[in-house]
Amino acid sequence: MAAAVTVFGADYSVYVRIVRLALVEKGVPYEPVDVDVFAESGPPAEYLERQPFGRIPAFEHDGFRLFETSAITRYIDAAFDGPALMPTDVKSAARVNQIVSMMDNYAYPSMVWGVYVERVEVPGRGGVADEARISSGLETARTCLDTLQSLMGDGSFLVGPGLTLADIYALAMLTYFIKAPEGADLFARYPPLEDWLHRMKGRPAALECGIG
Ligand SMILES: N[C@@H](CCC(=O)N[C@@H](CS)C(=O)NCC(=O)O)C(=O)O
Repeated sequence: MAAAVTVFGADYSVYVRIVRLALVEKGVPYEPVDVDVFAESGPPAEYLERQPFGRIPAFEHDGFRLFETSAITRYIDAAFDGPALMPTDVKSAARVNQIVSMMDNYAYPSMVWGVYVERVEVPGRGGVADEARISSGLETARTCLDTLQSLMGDGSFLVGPGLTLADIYALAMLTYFIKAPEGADLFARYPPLEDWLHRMKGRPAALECGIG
């Protein structure tokens, strides 16, 4: 029987990985459909009917179409059985929302685009890294890491006693950040976060989603 859930996007995408991690952690089977938004010709025209901004992922469940990773992951958590990815207590839920928003608005542009893409992808394609962008990305990254570490305290997860969307978002972004030498050097100054990342990367969902 075909899976009722379809995820449109590419394996390498941070946001596609977040959606897939959420599905695997919940135990929901899904069908991945490859969409390359970075193709020279741009996103396929029919894909824009699913995601009018041409970003990945897009999602469909039994004919219900959705885009924006924050909406998709909260839908997955609410619509399917399996371990909850949001805490029930309101303050912890607010903390998860704060971290998710911080990762979207500050960590993704600085850690993934400012540091990883600039240091690893740009030279890999024969370009010259923009050092000013990397420096400024590292500065914002430091604030993100300080915040994550102080919020996590002595716990095993970023918020509360169990896995939440905060862990999933941070996992998908930090694994790219540390591929850049400056990212790895900075991250090494946060041993509790290093231990957390090691545990997260060892989860079956991370292995299934090719994150490591
Ligand atoms: N706000 C979107 C962001 C998704 C996003 O930026 N995806 C990246 C790949 S990780 C993308 O599609 N980039 C294509 C582009 O920048 O043109 C969401 O939460 O789903």
